[in-house]
Amino acid sequence: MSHPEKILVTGGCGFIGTNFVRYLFEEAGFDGLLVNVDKLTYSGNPKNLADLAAKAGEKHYRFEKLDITDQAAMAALFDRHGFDLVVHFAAESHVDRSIVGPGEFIQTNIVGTFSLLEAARQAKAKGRPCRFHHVSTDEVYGSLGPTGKFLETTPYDPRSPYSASKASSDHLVRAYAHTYGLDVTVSNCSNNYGPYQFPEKLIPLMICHMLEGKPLPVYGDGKNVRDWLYVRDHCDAVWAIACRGKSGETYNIGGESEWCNIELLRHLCDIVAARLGKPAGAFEPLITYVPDRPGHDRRYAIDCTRIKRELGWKQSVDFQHGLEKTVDWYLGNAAWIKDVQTGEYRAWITRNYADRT
Ligand code: NAD
Ligand code: TDX
Repeated sequence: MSHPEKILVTGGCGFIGTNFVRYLFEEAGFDGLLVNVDKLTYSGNPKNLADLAAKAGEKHYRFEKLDITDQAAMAALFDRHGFDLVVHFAAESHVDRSIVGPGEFIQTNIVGTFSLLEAARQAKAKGRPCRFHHVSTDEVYGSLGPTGKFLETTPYDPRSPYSASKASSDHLVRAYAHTYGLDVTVSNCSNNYGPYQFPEKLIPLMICHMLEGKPLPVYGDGKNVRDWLYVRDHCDAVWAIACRGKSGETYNIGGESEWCNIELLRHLCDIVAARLGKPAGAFEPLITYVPDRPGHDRRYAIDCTRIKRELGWKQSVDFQHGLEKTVDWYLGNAAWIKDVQTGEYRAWITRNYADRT
């Protein structure tokens, strides 16, 4: 699978999907047809790619507003285009939302992945096999103590409805490879950050709250640890795996940049303050400890030796630089922030998290 020419991207109007589509056209020199399927939930914004769509034209880029759980629609799409590669990002992606309401996570993450796998299986039976790259998360491996890292061989131990739904979809993807001989690859990556991330996730939420003078809610003792991966580096890794990864294999992708939440937040406060010409410490009084997330995983850390050794991938953006670029993007895109924080989103937050409004 060295040069895919017809690609299906699911969830291309979300955070990582948007960055991936941009990466393919703007950096990887992709010259074929990319079909972006997205249901446009609260976290999907078609405007993210409006300029690219206009520039690429119908020959290279098409958008289909569809639900991946619609099996007939997915099968018809595969029939129409004869994809040689599927890159599957579409998901319900926020752990807090999975705690409040797991139903959508089961539907999209499990049933939706199943419906895409069925479409790929039928296409193979009709003589149009494709590679299926499934984008998953390090959260399927569970929670670490102070030491150790997740390897590709670490047993699954998902602990939130979100991670359980992702683990389930990973198992389905592997089962389709074993049972039906589908050409699949899987990646499990750590916390992404960068432009276009919906401002419910830690980094963009905190930047937006600083700009609005709202409390900065830290869950529990703030000592939970995450590994941070700049989204552009994740896209580069996914493309390397999709094109050159070994069929049936899993690759971990990480930033090798572990931070505990409270230290990260203090650092972010300093960067935003400096960018706005405010004194260091200006945002510290907004830091507010709130009750912990139920079942909050303590620490994630990724061993990404395999993808480095076998595919020659490496991170290109260090955390300091990546965080500065991210802050600058949000400071320069106030209209985007306003656009995605719809009334529906604000109502949801008010209903479920009064301490975050
Ligand atoms: P996101 O929430 O920003 O975007 C998800 C996209 O999927 C949205 O555009 C949404 O409209 C679309 N979508 C949701 N349900 C759909 C459905 N039923 N049919 C069609 N489209 C649908 O998520 P993200 O952060 O970009 O995550 C992308 C993928 O990467 C997910 O599979 C997620 O599990 C995985 N991942 C994310 C991170 C991270 O830090 N963001 C880390 C590891 C793995
Ligand atoms: O307001 C907050 N306060 C807070 O302390 C929020 C939103 C988060 N946190 C903490 C919880 C986590 O320890 O910050 C950490 C990061 O939280 P999130 O941004 O919600 O990410 P996380 O739960 O770690 O999951 C993310 O990374 C793995 C993505 O949302 C998942 O899609 C991905 O699979």
